[in-house]
Amino acid sequence: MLKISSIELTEINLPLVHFFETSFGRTYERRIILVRVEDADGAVGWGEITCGETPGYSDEWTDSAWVTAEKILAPMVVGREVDSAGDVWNLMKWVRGHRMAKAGIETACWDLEANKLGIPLWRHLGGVNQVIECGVSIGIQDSIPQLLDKVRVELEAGYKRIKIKISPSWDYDVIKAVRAEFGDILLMGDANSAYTLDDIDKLKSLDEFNLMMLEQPLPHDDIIDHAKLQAAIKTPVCLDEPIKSPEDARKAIELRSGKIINLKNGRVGGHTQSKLVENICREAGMPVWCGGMLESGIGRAHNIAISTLAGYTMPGDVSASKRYWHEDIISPEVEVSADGTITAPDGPGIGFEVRADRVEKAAKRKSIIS
Ligand code: OSB
Ligand code: MG
Repeated sequence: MLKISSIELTEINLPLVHFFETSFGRTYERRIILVRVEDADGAVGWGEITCGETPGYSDEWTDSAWVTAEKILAPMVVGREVDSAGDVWNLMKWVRGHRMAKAGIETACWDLEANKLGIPLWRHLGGVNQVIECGVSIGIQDSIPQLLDKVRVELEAGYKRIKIKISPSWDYDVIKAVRAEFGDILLMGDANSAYTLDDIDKLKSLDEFNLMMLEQPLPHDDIIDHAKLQAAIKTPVCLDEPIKSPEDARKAIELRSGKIINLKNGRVGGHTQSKLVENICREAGMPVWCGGMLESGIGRAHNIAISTLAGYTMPGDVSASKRYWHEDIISPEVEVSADGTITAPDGPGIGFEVRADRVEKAAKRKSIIS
């Protein structure tokens, strides 16, 4: 039985250690909404709304998620009794879209439930691999030498796979330079929808680099043109933006829109939905890996937990706190071993302590729904 008595939203502002640039824009500072849920017994859980500061990646962004969580979603959950955290999605089902806002609340409920049971969240979710493999996502830089420096740092830190952001003005020559410098590393590109089918020759030309995959080359809501592209190129296509539900995953598999899915907890609406997507993909033999949204330690901890499920068979974009933050809001901070892995913690719930002092320091606004 699960019954949330109050939900507290806190917006924190955290400057990134280094700006992060994708084909849709550059971010210097994150505006993150944290969700703290509590029940009548005083049990607590934490979640994070992973949307960006602008509606550039998805239609959700910090201010839209704030009002939606505060005025619509939280009131649908507070005071309602359900069997388990796995049913919290259903309480909010009437609302279309707004999956990242839903996921913030939903994942917090999973944390609370695991805390009450006294078990690690990753086990509670059905995870099997306590040690997960880590890759990094490196944004568009001001110059190729700068990018090569970044790649070198991450390879020396032990990361298993390098993803670089690409765009029509930052692709062929850049990938060529990385290959020339670092040889046969596990390398991939993520275009965040910067191309169309008109660019098919350019995308085909990337085949010579033997990329592990090409992530989201075509429009954010497309799975039809991606199928045409996949049939025309050797490089495996990985879908990110358009996979927002288990149904989307099923259709993309059926259409052969790609060969791999970047599975983001926020994008699909939380742990229960991620589990469904993972299950569909595992049964279809479609590998998934856990994507990132420049999360604070709380979202990061949830990503670690869900990455332990059996279907997450490729290194994810889940990496060390210090790559993003001068000071993360959890302790210990997320650390990556010299061989590029993270071990999911043994403690109950997310297994990291939320540093209330640091949350308060970074807080910009707060709202309590009870
Ligand atoms: O497309 O995977 C993406 C960050 C923000 C928005 C979209 C994406 C990303 C990343 C960064 O690639 C992943 C991370 O390091 O958190
Ligand atoms: Mg992506």
